[in-house]
Amino acid sequence: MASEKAARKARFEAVFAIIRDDLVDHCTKEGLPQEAVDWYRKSLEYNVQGGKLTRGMSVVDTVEILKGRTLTKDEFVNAAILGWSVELLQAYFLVADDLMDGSITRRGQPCWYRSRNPAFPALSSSGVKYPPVGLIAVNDAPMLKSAIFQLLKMHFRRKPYYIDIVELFHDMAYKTEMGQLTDMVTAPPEVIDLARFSLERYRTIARFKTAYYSFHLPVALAMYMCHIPESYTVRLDGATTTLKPYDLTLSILIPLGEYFQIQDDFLDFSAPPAVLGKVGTDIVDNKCSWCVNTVIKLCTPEQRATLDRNYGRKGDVEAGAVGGEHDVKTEGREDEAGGLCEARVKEVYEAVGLRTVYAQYERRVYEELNDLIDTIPEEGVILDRNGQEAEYGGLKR
Ligand code: DMA
Ligand code: MG
Ligand code: MG
Ligand code: MG
Repeated sequence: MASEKAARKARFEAVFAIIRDDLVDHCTKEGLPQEAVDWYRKSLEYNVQGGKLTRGMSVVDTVEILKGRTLTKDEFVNAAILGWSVELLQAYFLVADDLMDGSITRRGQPCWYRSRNPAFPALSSSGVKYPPVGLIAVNDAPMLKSAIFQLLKMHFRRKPYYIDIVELFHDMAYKTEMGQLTDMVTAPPEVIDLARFSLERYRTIARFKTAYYSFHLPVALAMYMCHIPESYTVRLDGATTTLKPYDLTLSILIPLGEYFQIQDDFLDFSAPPAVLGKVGTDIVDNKCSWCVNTVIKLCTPEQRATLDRNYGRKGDVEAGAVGGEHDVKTEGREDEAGGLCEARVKEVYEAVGLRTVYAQYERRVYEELNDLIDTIPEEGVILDRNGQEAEYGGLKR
């Protein structure tokens, strides 16, 4: 079983070379100088590879489930190209997100803006030292996004669902950008005020910045690929009903995505960087995270005062603190983003039992999501306009 999973991943990963070469060759044909082509190639390799690939692979998995059979070579490659396009969108957001969040590492390596583009030697031939990628990342990020539309044009221009998937990418990207904006303005750097936070605001941020592109996008792409219409009529238990399949996936995948972001926030606090592949920065970055919102509702006024003094602050100085009331160990914390302030916030999280609260939440949400999944009608005859049994691509196995 484990090896089958690894083989599926390897098959998906092999398609990366196709999209990379398409994009790099296109730049060469456009007449870009070799240095620019090399830079772009490395940006693609560094930023698009190395993730969990769950988003990309779920396009392939969903197409297979909808078709109810093994895919032909062509079908597989097309589904995988759409999957890699989702990974390109993810790469675009991560490069920008790490700049905005001032993050340190991503996927076990320095964030792109902090790295040195490996296409360039440390020293040029004239002995000039190359700086890290830095603000060139501000252009590298949108180039990862534009790559999606170039690939769609190359591979899907003649498909009847071309405009649907182009629009879907635009819509999902826009939603995510709205979420990133809301994330940033809820906790602007320097403005530390926990009164601005709430679980309701948190939910808006999580849904917009994560759920649409990570969960709805891959499944909806697969549905378009299988020619599933926006709405159709079914005969179910003798009655005729109109189903809107894309609305139905939204109603389940958006709550699923919210759960995923809550998990991301919990891991930002609880998982060691070696396991997570990134150093958590939410506390130091003053983020409106699930953790702080949950703890605010559970803590004593004294603990709240500790949060107010230490949340969102880098280093070891508590703003307005009399100081010295906690004896916090600092050894072994060099790999973390914060200093003593972060450690004090984490103490409060532990004291209110955040780990247990999270475990309870996880059990509850798992059941709620399964209940939502159970609302999907599995049986039912699809009808055409004349009320006759119809066949809609992948819907009909
Ligand atoms: C992630 O938000 C959202 C996008 C659109 C990348 P985040 O800052 O919590 O992500 P991470 O924890 O991976 O930096
Ligand atoms: Mg981030
Ligand atoms: Mg962020
Ligand atoms: Mg996070």
